[in-house]
Amino acid sequence: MKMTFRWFGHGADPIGLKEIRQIPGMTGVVTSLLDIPAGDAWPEDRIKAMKEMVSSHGLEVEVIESVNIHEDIKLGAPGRDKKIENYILTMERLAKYGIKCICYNMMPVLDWARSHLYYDLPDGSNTMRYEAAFISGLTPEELAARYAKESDTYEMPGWEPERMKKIREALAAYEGMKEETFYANMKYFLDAIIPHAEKLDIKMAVHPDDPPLPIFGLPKLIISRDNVRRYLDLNPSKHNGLTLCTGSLGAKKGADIPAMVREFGGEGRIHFAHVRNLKFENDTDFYESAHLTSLGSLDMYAIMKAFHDVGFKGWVRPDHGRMIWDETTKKGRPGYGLYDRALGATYLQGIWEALERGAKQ
Ligand SMILES: [Mn+2]
Repeated sequence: MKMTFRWFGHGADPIGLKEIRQIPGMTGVVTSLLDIPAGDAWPEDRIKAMKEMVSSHGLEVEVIESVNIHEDIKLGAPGRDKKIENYILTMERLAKYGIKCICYNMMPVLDWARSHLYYDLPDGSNTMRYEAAFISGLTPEELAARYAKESDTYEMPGWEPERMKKIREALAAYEGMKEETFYANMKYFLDAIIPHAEKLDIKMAVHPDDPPLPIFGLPKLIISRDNVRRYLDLNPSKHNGLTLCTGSLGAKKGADIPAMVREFGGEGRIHFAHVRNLKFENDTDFYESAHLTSLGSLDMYAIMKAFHDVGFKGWVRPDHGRMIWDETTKKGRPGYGLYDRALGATYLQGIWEALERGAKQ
């Protein structure tokens, strides 16, 4: 595996590349150009500048998270062909600058959702939390307003104010949409882009829905082993793969993450992994705990062992962390502070070292 760290980009992330480079074992960052609207082609000069900046700090950038999918593509709306064309242009330009993997998601309208961005834990740290009843008591506008207030300096990806103004319209577009239609739209997109991904050798890695629970009546599709299977089967190319996010798939109680790693990883379909833990409070509610197995509900050793057993060679990043040691919004976006993620990265590498050494004995 290759250990990486999510970085939101110059001017968009208070954590610097200099700090990221000092995390033990860190090989590179996973980044994006957040200001470019979904559906537009990424300008080559922007990609070049981003790549040069990261390289000048001794770090690689091989994974982009995310190149977002325009709603027209998910909805199968008339404008989709132009957006797909732009997506392919972006892929070509990214390949030119050494990008090998693109993470994206197919979640309708919303990128992700939490009820609380700063939930206080007994040790004085705070973390993101999902409380189903709390969210179902809010309108989408109220939740968006809550994020805007709590996240203070930053626009939350997927929750940008401009986008939220149109949220009713966006939600209404999905009303009555059948699951089959959604899958057909995804297949249309995959069949168009995957031949280019093969030619450019860019591994496409879909991120599951986060959380895998219903919100505002929107369809939830990539939430379990069976849905992932169905999505990967839409186009059997190995370049149509998965970002295995333990915290997203694992937020459905009873999900067997190690089994998914063995199944999809064994087929060479996992290209990128988000590895984090979470702690269930009941069947649906959870908070994002520190990475250690002992502090959450997921067995991190079993997950890493499954990756090791299938010979995983892709990129891994620690995922959300708590805000600790007086980190505030000035020092990191919610879930994306420096310290707890750095601790997570070293913890995961410790497990990996033990697995490597154990296998040789
Ligand atoms: Mn994730």
